[in-house]
Amino acid sequence: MLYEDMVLGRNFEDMCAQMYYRGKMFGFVHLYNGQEAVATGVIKALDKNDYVCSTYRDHVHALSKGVPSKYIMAELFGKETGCSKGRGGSMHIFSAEYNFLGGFAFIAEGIPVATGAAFQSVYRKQVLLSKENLQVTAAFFGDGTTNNGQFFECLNMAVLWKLPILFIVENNQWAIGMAHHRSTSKPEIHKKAEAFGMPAVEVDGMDVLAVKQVTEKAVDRARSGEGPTLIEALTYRFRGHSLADPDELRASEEKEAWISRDPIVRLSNYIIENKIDSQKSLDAIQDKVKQNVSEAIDFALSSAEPSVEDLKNIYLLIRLIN
Ligand SMILES: Cc1ncc(C[n+]2csc(CCOP(=O)(O)OP(=O)(O)O)c2C)c(N)n1
Ligand SMILES: [Mg+2]
Repeated sequence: MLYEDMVLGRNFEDMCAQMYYRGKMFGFVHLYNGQEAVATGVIKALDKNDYVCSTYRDHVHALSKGVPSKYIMAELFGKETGCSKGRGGSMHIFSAEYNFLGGFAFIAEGIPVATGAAFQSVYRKQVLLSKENLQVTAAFFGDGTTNNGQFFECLNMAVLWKLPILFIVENNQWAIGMAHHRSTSKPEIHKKAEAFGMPAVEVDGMDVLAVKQVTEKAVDRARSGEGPTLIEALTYRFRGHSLADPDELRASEEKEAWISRDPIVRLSNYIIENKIDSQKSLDAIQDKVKQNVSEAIDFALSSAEPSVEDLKNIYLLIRLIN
């Protein structure tokens, strides 16, 4: 299941790159290649009723949360059948049905939203006396984002109110073309949690099993009302910041060193070496995923554009707001 989820993330993103360069997708598109072990390891440790909040690099988080690939692909094509009705695009994947809170273009914008989701879960239980388990919220964001004020404000509130939230920092070492160690006072982000009295852990973000293990512990803590945990996953993006980025700032030696630690290859080696499953089964998973992504493309291509009437309403709304 973990292998399939990571392969789906990788294949989906590779297909997005193809479609973008063929002119089927517009606007900024940020791909997740290389970071799959983080989405899979964290989200597959959550329950269906738990929440996930993402950034503009959001397709794979949504896939791992269970949003069907065809609704995400249709969204990227701007079609009416997309999960945000084609109005959001790549940076605004949203699904109420799957408790997927978005997709945010501004960095750190999702962190307070995730904190709010965690707060409502506590409120339901303590004030509305719900018998349901506390829902856990996982908030994903990047290393660059941790230099933003909303990060610190939300850590403070989450500890103060013992909110059931996981702050997942995907430290891919870069914020567009700014190296992490050049832009932050203390590069070990997990140590910043200490100032708020929050438990924090650093984990190898190229190892899905390690990510899942630390997440399970954090989920138990959150679900039992003990409060938040910060997880810093050390990872790397294999492509440029967005598909519009020629990716000329990062040294090729650095890229190659990280690509040699590909989380999907690592898991498949682990599965084979430990005789958990055969190469044939892994190949069958690859075929199944290719079929899934190809059906998502057919669905997106054959779906209708949003109606002009609806687009007029959006235009009027924008005029009223302005
Ligand atoms: C509030 C705000 N300021 C600046 C930007 C421009 N911006 C887009 S991505 C980015 C870098 C974010 O890097 P990081 O948090 O490490 O995430 P990554 O892209 O590496 O996943 C910046 C500064 C923005 N989107 N929002
Ligand atoms: Mg980054």
